[in-house]
Amino acid sequence: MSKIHYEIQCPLDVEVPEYDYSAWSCDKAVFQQENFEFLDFFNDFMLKNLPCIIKNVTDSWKCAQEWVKGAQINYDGIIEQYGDFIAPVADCKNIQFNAQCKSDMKVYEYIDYLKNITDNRILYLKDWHLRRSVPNDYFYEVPKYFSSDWLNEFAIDNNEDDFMFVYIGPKGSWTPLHEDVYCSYSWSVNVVGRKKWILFPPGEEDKLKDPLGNLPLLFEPDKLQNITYFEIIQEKGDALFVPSGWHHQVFNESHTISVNHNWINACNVEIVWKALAHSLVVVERQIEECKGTPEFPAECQLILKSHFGMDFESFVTFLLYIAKKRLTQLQGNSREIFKIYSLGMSIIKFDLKNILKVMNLIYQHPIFLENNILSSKEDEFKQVRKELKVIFS
Ligand SMILES: O=C(O)CCC(=O)C(=O)O
Ligand SMILES: [Fe+2]
Repeated sequence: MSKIHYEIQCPLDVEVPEYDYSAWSCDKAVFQQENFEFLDFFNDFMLKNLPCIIKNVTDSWKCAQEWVKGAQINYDGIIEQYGDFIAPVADCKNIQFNAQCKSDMKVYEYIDYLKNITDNRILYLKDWHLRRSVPNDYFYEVPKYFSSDWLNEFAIDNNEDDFMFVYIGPKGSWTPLHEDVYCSYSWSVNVVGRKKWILFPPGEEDKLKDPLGNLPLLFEPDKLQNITYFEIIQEKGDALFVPSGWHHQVFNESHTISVNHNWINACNVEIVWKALAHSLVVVERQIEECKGTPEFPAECQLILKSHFGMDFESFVTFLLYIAKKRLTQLQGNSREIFKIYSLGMSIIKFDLKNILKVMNLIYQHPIFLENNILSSKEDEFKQVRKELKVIFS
């Protein structure tokens, strides 16, 4: 497992384009892994923020052998390997405060339930950080398309919470309508089973909001006309790329196990920055009555962290970490990623160029100029920006 078997490269001088979602159609977005290169994915889908399906990505996965028996889940095998682990489980029928109730369960208890469902509960084991619990057990390989992943690179290097999950759910289990954390990308691969996804191009979700701006837990296709959405079936072995800001809801059409990651890289980091900046505007509006007090900016950042999952300082910390690491890689430091890939020089430069672009946007934001929000990071920010400007001048 320690051998690098693929170096990812992108076109030189490529730019993130203006997005246009109008021409996308499902039938032109399904590929076989064998004749779908990293560059095809990069140019036609990731850069353009458009979804796609790649078939047969689990052929070389260890878990595709160990967790599956015929077309079924290998219940006993999973209990044997992970029975005593604890995982979060959502109760799909128990809705409180517009969300499914969640609790922790022992994996053997959950699999016993799944093997022979005798009650009418629908329990969905989700967001299980299994990879983090067994870091040396490479039960799956990140498909090469999804290997440029700053979010998990940062988490792994800094021993922080990662965004790599396993999902196990019976037929009928579901995930409510949502947009992914930080407005990141996600990818999902079915180890066994079938999912039905409903995806909305960014902006379409506005048509589903109530007068207070809240989204429903589930979109019911028959109720509304005049809304653009796509239904996508994900079969066993299929990878689905979910672009940034595309709201989605997911149904398991049979007993299903999937692996997924949330991820950010040079292609969507500007979207993430804009989502963060927009979230700040929303927070500022929410506590408008405190505007003008000395505590206001810091208070807003605190609320931002709890609502959005990060504040300006944590975003800048993340960005500076990747920038400084890429600068050392430019000088010859290891460019290995997920053990089996290596970042080509073109990707390193593309990363740095887009980090500079976002740093320039941050630099122009009032928070940077007026307040002390980035106090501890401000000098480092200026130093790194200066270095990048020299490279790209
Ligand atoms: O598979 C699911 O139930 C949800 C997955 C999801 O929302 C995602 O991968 O972004
Ligand atoms: Fe999602």
